Amino acid sequence: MKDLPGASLQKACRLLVIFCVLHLLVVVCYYLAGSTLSLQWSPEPSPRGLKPPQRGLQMLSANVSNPEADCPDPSPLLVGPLRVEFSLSVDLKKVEEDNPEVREGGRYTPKDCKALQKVAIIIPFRNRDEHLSYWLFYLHPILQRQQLDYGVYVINQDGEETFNRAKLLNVGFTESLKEYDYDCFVFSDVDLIPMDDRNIYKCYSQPRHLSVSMDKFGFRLPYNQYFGGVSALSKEQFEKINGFPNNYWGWGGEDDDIYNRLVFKGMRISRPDGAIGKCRMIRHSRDQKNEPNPQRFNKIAHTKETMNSDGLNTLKYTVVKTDKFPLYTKITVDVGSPKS
Ligand SMILES: [Mn+2]
Repeated sequence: MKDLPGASLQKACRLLVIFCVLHLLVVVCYYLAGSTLSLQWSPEPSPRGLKPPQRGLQMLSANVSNPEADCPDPSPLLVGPLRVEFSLSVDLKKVEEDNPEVREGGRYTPKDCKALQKVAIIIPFRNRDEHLSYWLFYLHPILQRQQLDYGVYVINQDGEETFNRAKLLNVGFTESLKEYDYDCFVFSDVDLIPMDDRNIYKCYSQPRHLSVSMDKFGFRLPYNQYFGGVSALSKEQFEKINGFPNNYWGWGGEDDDIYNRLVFKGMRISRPDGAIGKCRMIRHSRDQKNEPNPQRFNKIAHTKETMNSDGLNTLKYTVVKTDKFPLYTKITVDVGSPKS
């Protein structure tokens, strides 16, 4: 009889311990589930190793899986404002792993619906590999969320001659069309990253200016006619203005010439609002062989007379080499020199 109270106490203790362990397990389970959930939905990819919100993306896109049907407009995968920073270096191998649906050469096609536009992204380039890594890290997830059928073309100016941004853009237009039936062309500097994925990298009924509030200019448009940075023209809009000028060597002016061309052909610039159009530029010093072009003011004043005899119809270049990398196509091109 005297053993009995001890035995029941022991039994009670054992039950209590089991209950506590179960409780702890449940708490741990909820904690883990909660933290993965918040990771999946993080709208702010950063180079610090957080994955871009791709799994959240798949969960959403599971609802609309009809490859024949047009993708919804706007895309339901957009997350809005993004955190953009350039503090840590980017590992391109990891960017590749994080974007398994991007095909060789930097091509992507949504598989759950039919993209509304086929977009070639054209990036004029020379010796900016670090900037390009950031661009690829940030833009591939964004462009996929925008459900675009897109390809990334880095047009690399060969040699040491003065840089010619606009001519490289003409080359990008021409070369990308040899590869695929693109209907829209986004021309982007390599160092500009959008801070909101609702700034869609596609074409509109009027030429589109996308980089409307850059941190470099205090998140404001530097002047009303500004068309530099990132812009989008449909194939028709681009051909209507005879493409871009080929003879702006060095920094500046070519974007104003392009603006003039658009206006002379009766077009207007369309823009996102200042909040959606926010973007960051990676800080850098002036490139070698890209000094401000002293002729630029004189040239801009004569766009009307020169635009029909300088552009797509007079474009001459030689492709030196084409590299198909996993995240982009690099076309190295000889665009000649100011004298030739
Ligand atoms: Mn820059």
